[in-house]
Amino acid sequence: MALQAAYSLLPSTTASIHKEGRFSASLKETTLTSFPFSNNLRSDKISIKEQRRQNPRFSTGIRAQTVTATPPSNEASPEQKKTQRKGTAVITGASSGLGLATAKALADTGKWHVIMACRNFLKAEKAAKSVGMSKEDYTVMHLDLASLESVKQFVDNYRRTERPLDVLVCNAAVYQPTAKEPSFTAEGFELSVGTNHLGHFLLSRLLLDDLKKSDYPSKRMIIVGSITGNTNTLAGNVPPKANLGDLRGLASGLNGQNSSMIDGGEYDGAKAYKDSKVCNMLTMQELHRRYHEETGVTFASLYPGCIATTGLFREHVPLFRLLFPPFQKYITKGYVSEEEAGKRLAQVVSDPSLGKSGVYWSWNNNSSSFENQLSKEASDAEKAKKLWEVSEKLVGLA
Ligand code: NDP
Ligand code: PMR
Repeated sequence: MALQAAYSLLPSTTASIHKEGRFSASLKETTLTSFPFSNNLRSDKISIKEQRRQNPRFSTGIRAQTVTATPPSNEASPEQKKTQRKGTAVITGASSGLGLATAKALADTGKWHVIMACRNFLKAEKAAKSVGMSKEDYTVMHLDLASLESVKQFVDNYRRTERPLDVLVCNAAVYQPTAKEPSFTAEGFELSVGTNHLGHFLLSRLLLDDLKKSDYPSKRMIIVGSITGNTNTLAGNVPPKANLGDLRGLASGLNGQNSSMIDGGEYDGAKAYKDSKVCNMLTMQELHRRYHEETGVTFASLYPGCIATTGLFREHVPLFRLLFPPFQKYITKGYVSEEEAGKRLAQVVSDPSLGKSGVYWSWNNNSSSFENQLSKEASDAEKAKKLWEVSEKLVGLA
């Protein structure tokens, strides 16, 4: 039934879907409200070999920088020395879905050691084994983003390992579309924004110093965004739409006393998630503005495609979980497999051609990456600054 509704719904919109789910013209929002879905697009697959043929800059993993001119002596150049060691990438929420697929894609190159920063140690260990990662390519470390104390503990523990930090991927997220009442983090923040945004905000701020110290040729911090937080797309116009308003709810603590929503409105779990993704994309840009020049770190966000089979939808109703993958595969064409999405995020981690800072990456139907445009709100520099300042207070940095 829901699938039929999807079929009948799509032609009824006056929007036209472009590559990557950006849309133009107006949407009849009322037709969307009755049907809970989300959009992204693309998925035709062409082989990696074919992509390399079409685009010689295409790569699925880091390439050691090569020196084309003959060096004057037998000594390796500083760049060559830098690429001799494995890179270390911390990935939050690497126990399933996109995080796990990215960990696997990086480990498979033999050039990365992945720190799987996860709340469930055993689950992460089992997950790594289930995808065939070998022990020397990863380390599981405990991190619960729904506790600021745990975030601090993770940073301390990481520093004790004395490993360099070359890339941080803020990937973990929770989505509670069916929750009637909000739930809260250890410090009392609404769970979706508390985990997806505030936990990562503190983690990224604390680990920035460690990234700065890395001598790796390309140091990167990546915060996973999404199309559903961008209201310049069809997917982003499926109600409830993301909207941070004037951040009054966040400023008042997001603890349910005044409100548990950033804009101060009534609790809505799906909106809270989309709001948290807007925060993720705004934070990436604010980090870029404040720190890129000074630190040389590349800050990036991305929409990897609609990975309709992941655990993200675990709290959705069974009918949604059944129909969502075929809807995305055959109707929106926004579906992407976990494996393919992992390769995309791995490119943002390590591909030299994706080293530009301040970019929100997306992929088109040929699986080629491009710099995508964020919505008005998700690229609002004033809002990003305000979000930064309010978030700093909430996590105890100001
Ligand atoms: P999954 O549910 O498969 O993965 C989410 C991961 O986050 C899990 O490993 C989960 O751990 C972890 N996590 C949740 N809460 C916490 C916490 N408190 N502390 C530490 N880790 C936590 O979903 P996806 O792989 O789909 O999501 C990954 C990212 O991709 C998210 O940022 C999501 O917003 C984004 N994304 C997903 C899309 C999709 O279509 N699926 C589309 C666009 C973006 P555990 O295994 O213990 O539950
Ligand atoms: Mg969407 C090009 C169209 C497109 C794309 C790319 C997505 C991605 N979705 C699209 C369209 C639609 N969705 C349409 C037309 C509908 C109404 C029928 C629709 C509905 C819908 C729901 C109910 N979609 C959803 C939901 C969810 O619960 C998912 C969500 O919003 O999670 C926050 C979702 C998604 N759609 C996507 C993507 C990527 C999602 C997962 C969102 C995310 O992780 O940000």
